[in-house]
This record gives sequence, structure tokens and C-alpha cells, in this order.
Amino acid sequence: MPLTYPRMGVSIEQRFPRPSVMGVVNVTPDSFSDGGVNLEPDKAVATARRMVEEGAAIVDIGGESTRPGAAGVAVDEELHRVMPVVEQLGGVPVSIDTSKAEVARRALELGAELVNDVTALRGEPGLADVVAGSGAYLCLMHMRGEPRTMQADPRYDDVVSDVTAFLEERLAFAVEAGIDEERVCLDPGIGFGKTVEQNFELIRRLDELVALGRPVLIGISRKSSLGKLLGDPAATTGSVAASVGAAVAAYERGATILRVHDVREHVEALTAAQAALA
Ligand code: HH2
Repeated sequence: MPLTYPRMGVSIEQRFPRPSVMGVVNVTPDSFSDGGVNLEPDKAVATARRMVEEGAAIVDIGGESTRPGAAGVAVDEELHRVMPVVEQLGGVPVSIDTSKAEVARRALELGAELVNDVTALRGEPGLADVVAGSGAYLCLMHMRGEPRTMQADPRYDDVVSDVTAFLEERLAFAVEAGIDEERVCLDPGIGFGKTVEQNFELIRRLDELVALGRPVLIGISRKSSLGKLLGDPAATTGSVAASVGAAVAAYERGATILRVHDVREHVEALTAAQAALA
């Protein structure tokens, strides 16, 4: 089937003005904060629709957990989880959180407009072609190692320069593969092979990543660094209040898209922050 898209021509920054909220819908049994909650397609669809009503600019549908220690999911299982949800989300702006070319291709055919690839086009060689051929938006994220092992002793010369150099190289790769640079956003990958201190340093020095000239997406919502910061060294999640605080700080440092689980709280906080900072 030929890929047809109604959305050619609009840059990602025009489509998602600062700040825009991306709502997270994990159709998985094991995601770190909402695992199992949206495994039923009807529940996932209702959650996604509610998020848009609450002000999300887009919802990110994922069928594979990438939490620390998670194992991969076979393509058939991932399709089985996410396709019934994407199918029912006509009229809702959808991002597909996948590293698999086939999952992306099918979701784009059903109208998804963004591919969120946590491997930054290092997973399946076919994914770059699918994105290039479709004109979809793309998020390139930094991850050190793979989810199974990424939190084992993460070390960098300088985390911010290393992540920025990596994303600059992946952006060049994407452009070389025929993807329009104007359709790409970059993400330092909070929690993907980083210590608590490294995660906060990435946000503190976000201007260095913003200087690459592409919109920056930040996903820190409910992540364990927030729980650890607040005194629980064994935390696997963080609170909503801490998530909102970190998202507002990231916005102030230049983030464009905030990927969050609690849409209403973030939309309210970011609206107030925008009014105060504008
Ligand atoms: N974080 C997660 C998953 N996908 N994509 C981007 N671009 N940025 C992120 O920070 C990011 C992401 C992990 O969070 P979540 O989806 O809630 O959990 P899980 O991977 O366990 O499903």
C-alpha cells in the first residue's frame, strides 16, 4: 500500500510550538510506571483520548518497555499490542514509540505522524527508509548501551558533550538517509545509561544541546532519578510533583516537547511557566 500523508511541509517546530506536551501511553505489562494499566486496547484508547482533552499535543504509543533491565519484545507481539490501539485513534495525533521498521510502517499507514526511536536509528536498518519515505516526524534519542545493561556503571568524559556529539552524528545520519532535518527533534534520553547527577546535568546544560538547532524533547516524567533525588536510593519511580518541577526547569532551559504521563498537571504548570517567562 503506498504511504500517504497529509502532513508534508510543516516543520516539527511549527507543528509543536514550545512548550508542547506528549502524553505517554504504554501498551505493555511491564513499563516502569504505567505497566499493565493500558494493556487492554480500549483502556489505552480511552487514556489517549483523555490526554488530548487535557491538552496533549500528541500521544506516544509504545509496545515495548525500555525500563532498565527490560528484555526486548518480538515484532509480532509489539504489533499485537499497539496496532489495535493506533487503529482506533483516528483523529488523535499519534507518535509511535518503536525501534522496529515494521511497527513504524504500519502505524504510519494508520495515520501516526511521529516515530519516536530510542535507538536513534541504530536498531533496525529499515527504519530510516520508512521515516524518509513517509515524511513522518522523528525523535532521535541518546541511549548508552541497551535497556538490559544500560545502568551498569555509566561513565562519560563529559556527559553533555558526549550526548550532544552523539545526537549531532545521528542527525547527520538521518539527513544522509533522506530524512528532512526540519522534521527531526533530539532527546538526551534521561535515564538511559545515566546516573542521577548526569540526568540533572543534562537538563542544567540543555542549552548546549539546543545549540544544535533542532527542537529538544525531554522525558523525565516519573523516572527513578526523581525518587532517588528525594531520598530513596532504591526508587524505581518519581512523584508527579517532582516530574512537573523538572519539566518546567527543562522548558526554561530550552526544551520544546515534554514527554509526560500526567498530562493535565504538566499542561497547567507549563502554561503558567510560559506566561511568567515569555
Ligand atoms: N523514555 C521512555 C520511553 N521512551 N522516548 C523518548 N524520546 N524519551 C524518553 O525519555 C523516553 C522514551 C521510558 O519511559 P516509559 O515509556 O514511561 O517507560 P517504559 O520504557 O518502561 O515503557
